[in-house]
Amino acid sequence: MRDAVAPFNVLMELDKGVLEPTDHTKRRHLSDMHGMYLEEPDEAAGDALVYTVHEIVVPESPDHIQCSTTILQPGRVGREFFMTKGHFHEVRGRSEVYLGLRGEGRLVMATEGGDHAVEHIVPGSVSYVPGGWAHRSVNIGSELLVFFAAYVGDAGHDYATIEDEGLPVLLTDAPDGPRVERNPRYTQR
Ligand code: S6P
Ligand code: ZN
Repeated sequence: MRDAVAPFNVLMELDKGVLEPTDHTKRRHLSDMHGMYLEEPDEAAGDALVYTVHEIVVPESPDHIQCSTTILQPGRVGREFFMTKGHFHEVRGRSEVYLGLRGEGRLVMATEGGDHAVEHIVPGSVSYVPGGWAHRSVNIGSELLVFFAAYVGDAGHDYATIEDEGLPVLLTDAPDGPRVERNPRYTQR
């Protein structure tokens, strides 16, 4: 973790999302996404990389802002596009901002009450994720999807709710283009 009391700079490779220096990098493969897609991945896909997150880590306090870049690979599992796990913030009221840098994606958001919203992620898009809205990004294109995220320092991540209940809608590859479909496995509280 950085001594966030002192000012600092990092440099981002805008088209690759690489931060230099990075404090922490996590990689999610198909095996980490078990049960999140309607279909299980083809064995031929092996344990493909789905996304990488580079993080700048500052103290987990509302006085600070966590920053990260996400690089989502292009691909599908069945008819569903590669996506992030998705999460609520552990502290539900904490908000977040996404800035699209490369590629074409969708940001799927949902409340615990079952409302949902889908916004575009494209280079230059700024998406505001209000507190209380779960969020998952989806790569609907054929190249990398890269975006920058900034969120309140003590937000934390609740992955379990999405793992258990899913999100109300899915992004699928239909003959006429990407389609937002109702998730048949979504269970509302
Ligand atoms: C963090 C922010 C992003 C995601 C990243 C990966 O609050 O929303 O940095 O962590 O896009 O998604 P996930 O759902 O695996 O954390
Ligand atoms: Zn978040």
